[in-house]
Amino acid sequence: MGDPGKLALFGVLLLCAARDGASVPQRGMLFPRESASRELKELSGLWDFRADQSPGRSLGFDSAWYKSRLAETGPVIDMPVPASYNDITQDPKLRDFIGWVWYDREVVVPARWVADKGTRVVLRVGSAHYYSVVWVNGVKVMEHNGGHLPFEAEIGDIIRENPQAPCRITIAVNNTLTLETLPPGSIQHMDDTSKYPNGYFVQNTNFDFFNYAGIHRPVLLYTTPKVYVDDITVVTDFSDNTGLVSYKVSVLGASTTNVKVTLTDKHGRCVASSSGPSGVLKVTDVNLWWPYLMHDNPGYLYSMEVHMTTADESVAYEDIYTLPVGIRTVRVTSTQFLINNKPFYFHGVNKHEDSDIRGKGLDWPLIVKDFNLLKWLGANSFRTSHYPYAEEILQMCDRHGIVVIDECPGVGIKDIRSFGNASLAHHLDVMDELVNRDKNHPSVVMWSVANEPAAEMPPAGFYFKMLISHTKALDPTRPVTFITDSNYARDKGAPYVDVICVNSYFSWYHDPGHVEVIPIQLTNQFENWYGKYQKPIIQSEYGADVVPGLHSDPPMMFTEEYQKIVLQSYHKVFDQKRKEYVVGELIWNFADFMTAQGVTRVVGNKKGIFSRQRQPKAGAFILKDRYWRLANETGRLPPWNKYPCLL
Ligand code: BDP
Repeated sequence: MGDPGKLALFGVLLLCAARDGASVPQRGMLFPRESASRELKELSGLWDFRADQSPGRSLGFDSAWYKSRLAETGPVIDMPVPASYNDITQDPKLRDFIGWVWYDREVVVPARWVADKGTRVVLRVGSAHYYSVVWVNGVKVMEHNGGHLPFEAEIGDIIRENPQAPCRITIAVNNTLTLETLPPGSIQHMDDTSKYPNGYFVQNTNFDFFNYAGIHRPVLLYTTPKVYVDDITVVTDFSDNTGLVSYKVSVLGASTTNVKVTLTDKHGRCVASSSGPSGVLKVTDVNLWWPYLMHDNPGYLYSMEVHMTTADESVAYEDIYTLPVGIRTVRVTSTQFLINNKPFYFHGVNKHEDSDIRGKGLDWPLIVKDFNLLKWLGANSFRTSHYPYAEEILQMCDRHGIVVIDECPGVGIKDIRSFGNASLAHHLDVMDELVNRDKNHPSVVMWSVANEPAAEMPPAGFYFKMLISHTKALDPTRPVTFITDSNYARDKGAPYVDVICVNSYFSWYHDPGHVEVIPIQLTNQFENWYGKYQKPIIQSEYGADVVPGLHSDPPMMFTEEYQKIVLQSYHKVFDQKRKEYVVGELIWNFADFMTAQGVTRVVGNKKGIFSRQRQPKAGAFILKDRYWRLANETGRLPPWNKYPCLL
C-alpha cells in the first residue's frame, strides 16, 4: 500500500492544479435524450483499466498516463463500464484498493459531428465514485468531486483539432474519502511495524455499505446545436380538474430565441401549448400523477416538448427536448403527508444500489427485477438510502408511480471535523447538483439531506439550519428531512425538518433478543418525537438480520422467525400510530447488501427481506400481506393485483 498522507491529499492537489482543458462549469443537467436535434452515442462496454499500485498512487499523474493509450504505458485489463471494479477480478488487492484507477477507450465520433461546427459534442459521465478527472486526447476536460451525480463537458473543439485521429477518452477515478467528502472517511496509518507492513494504511468509514468504486453509470457522447436548451424547470399544481404546469426554459448560446412548449397526453394529443421561455400550461380534464396502489391509473406522464429556434448571424439553430411531466402536488400538515391533497401512507422499503459482481454499477436486468419485486410486495415507495440513485431508476419510479424520498450521500457524518465550513460548502454543492438533476421527477416527493448524522454535536444546529434552508430555497415545493437515530431531546437538526424520519432497531442493537420490549420502546419513541415537534413521522428504518435458511422456534436472532416477529411487533404499533401522525414505514432493507468486513457482518448486511440474489425470506411474505392489506384500506387495488408484473 502507498503513502497515505499523500493519498489523502490527492483530491485537494488536483483541485488546485492548473486546468489545461476546456472545463465547463455545471449548468443545467438535463438527462440526455435523443430528438430531431440531438443524437447519442453510448460508450458502455469494455474499457482498458489499470489501478495505480505505485506507493504514492501518483505514477499515473507523474508519467502522464493520459497522454497516450493506457495499453502503451503498462499492462491493462478489461473492465466493464458501468460497474464497480472491486468484484470483477480474483485479486483481493483490487477489491480493497484505495487510490487512483485509470480507464480509457477510443471512440469513433460520427464524421458529421466533427465537421459541423454548429454542433456541440458533450461527454457525459452518469457517475463515477468518488473523485474523477477526465481527458480527451490528452487534454483535461473536467474534474468532478462526488461519487453519485453526473458531470459533463463539451469536447467538440478538442476533437476538431485533429479530426482524423481517434478520440481517446481517459478517466482517472479515486475512491479516497476524507473528512470533507460525502460520505466522509479517513485514512488511518498503521505505523507499528511489529504489527503491520511498512507504509500500511486503511480507510475508515462510518457507514454500513461497501465503498464500491469505479465508473458506476453510463458514459456517453451526445450532441446539441450550438444554441441549445440547457435547462427546464417545471412545477405542477391543479385546481378542480385543471392541471397547471409552470415551466421555465433556459437557453444558452444566444441572447434572443423563440421557445415553443407543447404538452401532449399519452395518446399523443396536444393538451396545452405556450410560447416564451416561461409560462403556465393549463390542462383541462387533467390526469394527475398518482402513486402505485393509490389510483387505477398510477404514474400518468405527459410529454412536454420544448422547441427552441433562433437565427445566429447566417445560421439558424433549432433544438428540441422532450421532458416527461407528471402533474401532482405534495404538502405536509402536522399529522399528514398529502399527495394531490389526499393522505399518502408510505408502505415501502429502503434500498441500495448493490448486487453480485457489478457492485454499484447500473444494471438493467437488476433494475427491472427490483421493480417487479416492489410491485409484488405491494410497496408504494422507497428511500434512496444513502445516496442519489441513477436517473434511470427515478424514471422507472415516475412511470410506475413509485414514490421516492431522494437522499444525498450525507451518511456517516459522525466526526465533529465533518461539520466545518469546507464540509458544509461541499454538502450545499451536492444538494445543488441533486436538486438540479432530480427536480422534475414527479416521483420525488421529499429531499433527505443526511442519514443519522451526529446531530447532538454542537455545530450540528447551524450546519442543518443552513443545509435545510438552502434546500428549501432551491426547491420550495418539496418537504425536506434528514434521517435521525438520536435522542429526540438532543437532536439539533429536527427543528428545521418538515417530516421527522426515525430509524430504530429495538431488540436488535438495543436489548438484543428481547422482542417483548418493542411495543413499549416504539410507542415511546413516537410519542416523544411527536410531543416535542408535532410533525408527521416516518419510521424510516427498522429490521433484523437474517441468514437465509436459518430457523429457530422460539425465535432467535439471525433466523427467519426472528425477523418475522420483529416485523410483526413493529407493525402492531404502526397500526395504532398511523391513525394519529405516523405517515409511513420503510423496512431496512429491501435486499441484503455488501458491507466492509467486520465482526457483526456475515458477508454483508443481512437485513434484507430478499437475499442479495433477490430471493424472498420469510419477512418478505409478512410484508407482502401487510402492504396489500394497507393498499386495500388506504388506496385502490388494481383489478390485476395478483401478478401486477405480468400486465
Ligand atoms: C442504520 C443505518 C444503515 C445500516 C443499518 C444497520 O442507517 O445504513 O445498514 O443501521 O445497521 O442505522 O443494519
